[in-house]
Order: sequence, then C-alpha cells, then structure tokens
Amino acid sequence: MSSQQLIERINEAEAKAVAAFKSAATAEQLEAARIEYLGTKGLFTDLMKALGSLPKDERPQAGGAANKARQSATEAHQAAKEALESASSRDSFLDITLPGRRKPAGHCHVISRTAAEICEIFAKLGFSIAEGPEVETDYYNFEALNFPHDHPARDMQDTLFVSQELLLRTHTSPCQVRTMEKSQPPVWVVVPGKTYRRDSDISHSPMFHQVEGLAVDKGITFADLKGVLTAFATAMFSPDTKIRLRPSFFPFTEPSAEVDIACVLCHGQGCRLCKGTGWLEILGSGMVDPAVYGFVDYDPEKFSGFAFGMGIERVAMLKYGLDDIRMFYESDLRFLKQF
Ligand code: 2NM
Repeated sequence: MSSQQLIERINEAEAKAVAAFKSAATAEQLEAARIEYLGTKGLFTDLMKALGSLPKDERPQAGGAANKARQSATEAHQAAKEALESASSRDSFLDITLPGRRKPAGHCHVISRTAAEICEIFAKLGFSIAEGPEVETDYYNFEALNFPHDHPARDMQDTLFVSQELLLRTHTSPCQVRTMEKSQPPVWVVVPGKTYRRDSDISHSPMFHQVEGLAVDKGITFADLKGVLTAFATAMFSPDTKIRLRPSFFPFTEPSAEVDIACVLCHGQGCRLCKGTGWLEILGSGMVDPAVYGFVDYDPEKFSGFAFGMGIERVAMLKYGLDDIRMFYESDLRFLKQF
C-alpha cells in the first residue's frame, strides 16, 4: 500500500469513527464504536501498524495524518460520552413517578360558613332559600318596601347609586318582594347575600352581608315571630340563650322589634362587650306592614306575616369572639384558616 492510499484510509476511518460516535444512542453503542475504532485491536491500531510497512521517508507524513485523525476521533468520542451522561443524569433528576406538588387548597370563608349555618337553622324550621340581584331598582329596594320618598336611607349620602334608577341594594329585602310578586302565600323564605351602604369606619364596611327572612301565611302572629327567633337564637348560640324584644321602627313592618340575646360573654351580668347592659342586639324584626302587601297583590285580610333581618358579620363576631370587622375582608390566611 502506498502512503497516499494509507492517508486516504486514515481519513475515511476518521470520518466513520466521528459519525459512529455521534449516532450512538446509548452508552453501550458508544462503547462498541470506541472498541471498533479506538480499541487496542481497533481500526486505528491497524492503521498505525500499517505505517511500519511504508518506506522510511514516507512515514512522517502518513504518521502525522494518523495522529491527527485519531486525536479528532478521540475528541468526538469524548464529546459523545459527555452528551450521553448529561442526558442520563437529567432523566434520573426528573422522577416522573413522584406525586405532583399540591396547590394549597381554598377554604370556606367564615362569612360563607356563618351564612350557611344561619340558613340551615331556618331551613329546618321550614324556610326556603332565595337569592337575587345585588344591583337593584329603587322600586324593589325602597318603593315596594314602603320607604317614604323623603326617607334618609334613599339619600345619596347613605345609598350607593349605579345610575338614576339603579343602586346597590342596601338590604336583601328586595329579593323578598320579588318572591312575593312571583307567588301567593304561604311564603317562607330566607335571603342571604351581599348588601351595600355608603358607610366605612372601624365597625362599618361599605359591603357587608345579611340574611333576611319572611313568613307570610294564614294566621301568622307576633307569637310566631317570637317563637321562630327564639328557636334561631338557641340553635345559633346555645340552648339556654335568652332573648328579649324591644320596640323599634322600620318602614316595612308594624309593629317592629329589635331582638337582643343575653350577652354571650357575661350572660346578663354586664361587661365590656355588652357595655354593661347584659344584652346584645342581633336582629331587627316585625309584622309585615299591610302597605307592602299592596305592592305585591297579597290580600291583608287573608294573610299576615313577620319578617326579620340580621348582619352576618355581627352574628359571626359574636359566635366566634371576634372584635374587628375588617378581619373579614383582609384575606389574611392566618385569620381565615382558624375557622
Ligand atoms: C329587617 C327588619 C324587619 C324585612 C321586611 C321584609 C319584607 F320584604 F317582607 F318587607 N323583608 N325584610 C325586615 C323586617 C328586615 O332587617 C333589619
């Protein structure tokens, strides 16, 4: 073999070796290729041996070519080896059998929970649950509830208006008017939901929550009001909770009464929470004013009813011993997770 032929073989061997190393898909394939080309009995060893049969003066040129080719094949092998190793360490780092990381789960807000507890108590007493729009008309929020046109609650100072005719409901009673419009008595319904007033200080939030209730049926009396609200107070707070009624006024009820429960802290002795009175106001109530029946086409000669309303924040604060209404709206997980 001439030196020219040998150099050609050397260059061919280099190209084949580089291609074989690059295409090796596994460590085993790469090792087999290394043995074939670079091993002690491999192709490059044979070519090096062949150098010995060349005339002495042709050896340096062919030897140089052989060294260069083997060097570049060795580098290609090293690069392929490193590529395979880094791919396999990526695979062992990514353990696809591990369970996924859990996203922190949400939590029922203490207001939602208290609303559900209140509704559950009234459901057991025979009331249905109704809900309605938070953006209301003046008619459902005020007019049909017998608010006089000059009533201060209708004022821009107290009510959040969306437009001339639309406002954010200031109580959930409009939904009770809607319920009465849709069906004749008997109607036993409670309405939980968000309500809005232009009020914001330590004890008032412009958005708060109410549950209001309404029972219209044949022969409903003030005794039914007192019995139902006593049943509610004992179920919500404790079986021995005492209530008292104080005269009050609402445009939509006559007579009207404020309902107090004996103080949950001192049980009537007088303390800081009840300001020494022994009592805590928890809801407003009354017999539905016949004027309201005029708006919904109920016959006040045939039916009578009582209604009541309470703030969910206040009930939750008393039940869970909280002293700052702002806690409900701050979304602080350390607070929320306690319920
Ligand atoms: C209260 C107090 C007293 C009430 C009245 C009505 C309706 F629609 F039947 F007229 N709904 N809610 C009512 C009565 C609400 O909240 C302090």
